[in-house]
Amino acid sequence: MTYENILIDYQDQIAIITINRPKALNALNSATIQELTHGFHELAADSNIRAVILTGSGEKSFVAGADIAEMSEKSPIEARHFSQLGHKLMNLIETLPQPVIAAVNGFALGGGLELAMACDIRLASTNAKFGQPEVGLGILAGFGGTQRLPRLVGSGRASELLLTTDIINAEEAFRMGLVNRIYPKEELLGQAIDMAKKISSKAPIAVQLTKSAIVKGENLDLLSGQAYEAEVFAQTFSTEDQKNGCKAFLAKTTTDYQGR
Ligand code: DAK
Repeated sequence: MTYENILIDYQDQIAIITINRPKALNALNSATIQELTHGFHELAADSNIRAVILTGSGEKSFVAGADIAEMSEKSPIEARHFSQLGHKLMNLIETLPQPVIAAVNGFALGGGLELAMACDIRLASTNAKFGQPEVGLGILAGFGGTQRLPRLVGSGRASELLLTTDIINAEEAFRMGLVNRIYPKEELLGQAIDMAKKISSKAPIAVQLTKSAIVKGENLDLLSGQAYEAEVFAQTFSTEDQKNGCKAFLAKTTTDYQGR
């Protein structure tokens, strides 16, 4: 597939996906959602890639939401298809084997915040802004916003954001746990790459199973989550990486994990 709305770059075992519609503040139209879905599918199947970064191009926006111009013309049938495309993409990111870091470099509004919330870790630039403006447009946060935001920040704070459509800055997002860290704009991508490299240096199968346990566990009661955790814990004992990692620790040395 030739990409017109996204860029995919590679650095060692990291992939960086950049949504590249800066003139529309990287708003998500159907074509962009389809390209992202294709790109993430390719990365999921690439065992050389150990972590992914998602960011937006330009100076002021990660993703300013669904493309309102395109969306406003949709028939109910097309709106359903659009919704299904969006859900498929968000679920794909959430269940991608590799961890995904959102480097939020500006506006993360509506579908843009929902996209960031489908990622495992959110880093923000000081100029980042977050909000769910949907009810002001006569729609609702339908790419998972009503579900993921309360899980991340609690239902009181989520209700305030979803119902008032207030836009908050990076500091406030940090205080409520919506973002992990804040960096000056020019440092954001470098910091995201450093974090992705740190993750890439760890045992890949253990990293992937840890992501899977966290994501699955959010939708399970504690006992079921622990049962799943025990299963994936056991799986790591079938890997060479577990043998080599533990052996290296005991020998006071290090090992290069092979993902086997
Ligand atoms: N869609 C399309 N174009 C957008 C856009 C968007 N979301 N956001 C910005 N743009 C375009 C602007 O129209 C403008 O284009 P030109 O006029 O230059 O051609 C260009 O980007 C620059 O924007 P501004 O001139 O407005 O820039 P400012 O710095 O003045 O303002 C802003 C930045 C982000 C505050 C403002 O652009 C803004 O309020 N944008 C809209 C933000 C928004 O409301 N986003 C939420 C969209 S609704 C669904 C599930 C989920 C969703 C939809 C369906 N289903 C289940 C079916 C999600 C919905 C949403 O995300």
